[in-house]
Amino acid sequence: MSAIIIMMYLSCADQTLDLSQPTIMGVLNTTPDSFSDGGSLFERDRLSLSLALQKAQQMVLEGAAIIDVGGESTRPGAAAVSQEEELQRVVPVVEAIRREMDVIVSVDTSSPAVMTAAAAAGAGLINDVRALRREGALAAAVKTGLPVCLMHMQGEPGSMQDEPRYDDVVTDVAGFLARRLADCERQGLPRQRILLDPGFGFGKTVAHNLALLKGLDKLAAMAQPLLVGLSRKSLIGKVLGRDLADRLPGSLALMLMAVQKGAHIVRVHDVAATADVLKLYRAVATA
Ligand code: 7PJ
Repeated sequence: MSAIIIMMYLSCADQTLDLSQPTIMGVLNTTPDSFSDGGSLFERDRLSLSLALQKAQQMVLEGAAIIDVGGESTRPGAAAVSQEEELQRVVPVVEAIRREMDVIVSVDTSSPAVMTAAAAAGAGLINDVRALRREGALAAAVKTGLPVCLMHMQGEPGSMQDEPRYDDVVTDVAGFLARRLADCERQGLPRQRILLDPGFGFGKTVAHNLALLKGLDKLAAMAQPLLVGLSRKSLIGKVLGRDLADRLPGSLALMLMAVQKGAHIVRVHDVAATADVLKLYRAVATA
């Protein structure tokens, strides 16, 4: 269990997120082409709101405290999405989830317009893989009043896996996040509204990802809530030689290691299995 928890509760607009225990963020992809479950919410080439709601409801029942709604695929080489298309995919889903169930909705976006519209539709958290570096994103995020997850990524999705380089991956990622944290704070985003994420798989080789997980406690020591996404990622495929469909045991193992090194929120595709592991983790932690 991490000894460093500065904020036990995170204020997400009209909802509160309890971070005193490891928390599950379930992934809801509204993209036709995401790397692990792209297209699963589509019917006859159209995003189905009822399939999206069903999937969200299932994840809530299984134990997700947050549903992360994304409309841009960031897998290497994915097609860019227009702002209009991203708005059309994401906003109705955010609105429908908030109308139908009591869960915090986060919006996985780098687009200022999507941040603004999603917040108006009831989103409680912004999750930006580009750490608010897109023009206008920081100002838009500040205006929403919502907390933001700042993620580390080296390069851009299209080319980030070409030749990632670090002097020392843990120090470099920690340094980037510390600078971003300070910049955002200077520009009006209070520290109490900032979560950090090392960005597993975003501009990192297998060796980088493994070293980053091994040194994750150094990021936890930055005393901001720490979010990690390891679920089904290609490092599992590469270390174990497993296709996407066979990465659950690997995902659970890495997830638990991250929690033991201080992660507060785990972003996952397989909520029920993750909830079982965390239940056992808590049973032992409180024995
Ligand atoms: C992450 C994410 C992650 C955060 C994706 C995938 C690729 N957001 N969005 N952290 N990954 N904060 O689901 O494998 O690791 S998209």
